[in-house]
Amino acid sequence: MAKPVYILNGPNLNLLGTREPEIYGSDTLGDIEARLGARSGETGIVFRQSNHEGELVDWVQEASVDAAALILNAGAYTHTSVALHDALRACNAPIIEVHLSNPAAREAFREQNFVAPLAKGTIAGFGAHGYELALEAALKLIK
Ligand code: CA2
Repeated sequence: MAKPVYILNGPNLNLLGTREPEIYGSDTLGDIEARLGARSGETGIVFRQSNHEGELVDWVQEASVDAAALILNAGAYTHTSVALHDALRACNAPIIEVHLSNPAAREAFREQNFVAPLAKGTIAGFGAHGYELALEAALKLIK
């Protein structure tokens, strides 16, 4: 059976749609999951969120075996996590990084990025639509 696209979301992204809509938009993570599920066709998606670094590491390791591609919004761990970097380095699935906001246009501490060097590409600054762009890129990569 064909492998699904994994979409993993990091810390605080469970709060989407409840606060800071001027930065992150008003869609909830559930809204995004529903849209991506509908657009993924036969490939299908596995969509998850965790506030815990180790759980994200476990899921990246799982995606390495079970995913056709990995779309990752690592949230703040993007800028801090060597553990996630190491897991991504060992990941066999192609990685697409996504961010709702554009970290490069924000605080200086967001300039450090442990994910981008391991990604095929990064989509940032287009809000929730960025996830659809990332899925389109993933589906093209794996077809
Ligand atoms: O823009 C993105 O997608 C980020 O990954 C979001 C992270 C931030 O640390 C990254 O630099 C860029 C923060 C996620 C926080 O999500 C919230 C959503 C709603 C309300 C409060 C936080």
